[in-house]
Amino acid sequence: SLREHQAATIPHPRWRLPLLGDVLGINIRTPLQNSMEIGKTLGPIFERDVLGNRFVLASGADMVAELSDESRFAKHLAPGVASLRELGGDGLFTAYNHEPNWSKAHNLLAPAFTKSAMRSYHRTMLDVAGELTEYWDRRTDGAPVDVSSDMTKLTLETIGRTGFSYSFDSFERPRPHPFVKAMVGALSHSQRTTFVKSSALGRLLTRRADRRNAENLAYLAEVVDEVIRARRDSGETGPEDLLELMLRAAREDHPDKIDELNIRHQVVTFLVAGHETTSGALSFALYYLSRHPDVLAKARAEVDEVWGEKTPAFEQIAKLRYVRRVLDESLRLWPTAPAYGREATVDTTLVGKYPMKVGDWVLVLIPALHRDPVWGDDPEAFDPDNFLPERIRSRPAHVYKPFGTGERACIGRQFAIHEAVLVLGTILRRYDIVGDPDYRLKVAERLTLMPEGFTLQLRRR
Ligand code: MNH
Repeated sequence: SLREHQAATIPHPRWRLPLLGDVLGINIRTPLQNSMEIGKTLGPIFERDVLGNRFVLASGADMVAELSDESRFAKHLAPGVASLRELGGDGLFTAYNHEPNWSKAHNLLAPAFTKSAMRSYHRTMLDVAGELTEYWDRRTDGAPVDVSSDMTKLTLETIGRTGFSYSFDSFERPRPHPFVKAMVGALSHSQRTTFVKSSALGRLLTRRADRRNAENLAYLAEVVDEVIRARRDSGETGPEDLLELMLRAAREDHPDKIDELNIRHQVVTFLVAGHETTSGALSFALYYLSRHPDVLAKARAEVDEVWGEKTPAFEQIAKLRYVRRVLDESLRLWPTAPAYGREATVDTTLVGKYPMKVGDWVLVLIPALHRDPVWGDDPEAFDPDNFLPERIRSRPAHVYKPFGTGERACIGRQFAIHEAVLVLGTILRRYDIVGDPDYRLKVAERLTLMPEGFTLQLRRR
């Protein structure tokens, strides 16, 4: 992070304790929301100390605009992400910028994220959305549904089938596929132990959790092997999906081919990155819809008008402009991958005030950026019209970053948007959704964000 003598001008919390840093009295399970709280008093840039690790968080619109300049800054693997290397190795998400497998895999897999590729996933995405509604319709107890859990079933099923032609049978099982529990365990472990591990005492204290984590990682690796084995067993070439792109490059000795170990890293990366954040985005969108009857009515009217009774064609998803704005606005308030690191690639000065040497880095706190004064006087208010074209034009660039920035931005952005809008449209068209009026939004953190304990009562229209 920023060097000490330079960081002196960066605000930091008043309370600093020699061993625990700023962490004392703070809930270790919600580091991101703690940082948002601290930022309210300390402003758009501040530093924190967690167990002797100092890091700088930035969220000012002017700062993030500069940090988006690819000629001065690049992705930095922030500590929480770096500790995921145990899981993703040099897979796309966790690769260091200089690792050759990043550009190879990026080139190899780019064709799977073009518009024509999205068109080819549309049918499968519709099928999975249909399985969700069948699953909901089969329920006879009339009890409310656990939104995040069911959205996770759906998004895991979608990435499994579109990316790897592999089904987790998410809607046939009495409980969620164990992949989900192992993944949540691994993400939470990585979030909780990142800083603790820098001390010998910390390493001692996490031994038991580390053992459980090793079991989770081993199980996830088993699932990945099973996904690859299922393909190998099914014959020479598979359908044109992510896995096929990687296996074919290896077979044909393509210059961008990646080895067996890296293929596994990519499979687990896509299985995790490809569903966890989209599930959260869908859950937050449903939460806000249930809280804003006017928005809900408008969104549904749009679905009825654009889709009618028919199965929507590929082009009809992007025509749900208002539903898309609901999604964008949900990701403004709760960007489900809530932070990303940026490091200086040249000696430079941030917003003319904060000198940074090559390698110095800051963490961009996305939910705070999304509440910067450029978003108006009441940035906490949920308002999909923030994404009307004229409103977007009235704001500076780089103030909305739910998918990160630059060369290392999210490769799955269009995939996530197509899937999420399709699913929201499907749900709105079929059900009246009623949230529990007593529910107070509680955001769970496990590197990603997810509403906790949010349920919906569904009634067929
Ligand atoms: Mn996604 C990178 C957010 C859906 C696969 N994703 C990123 C980053 C953010 C992000 C932020 C950049 C992180 C960083 O700079 O360190 N992603 C999201 C959100 C959603 C999402 C908010 C859904 C909503 N992501 C998806 C989907 C897939 C996917 C769906 C796959 C199908 N994301 C990735 C991969 C990367 C990434 C792979 C790493 C890209 C790279 O570094 O080359």
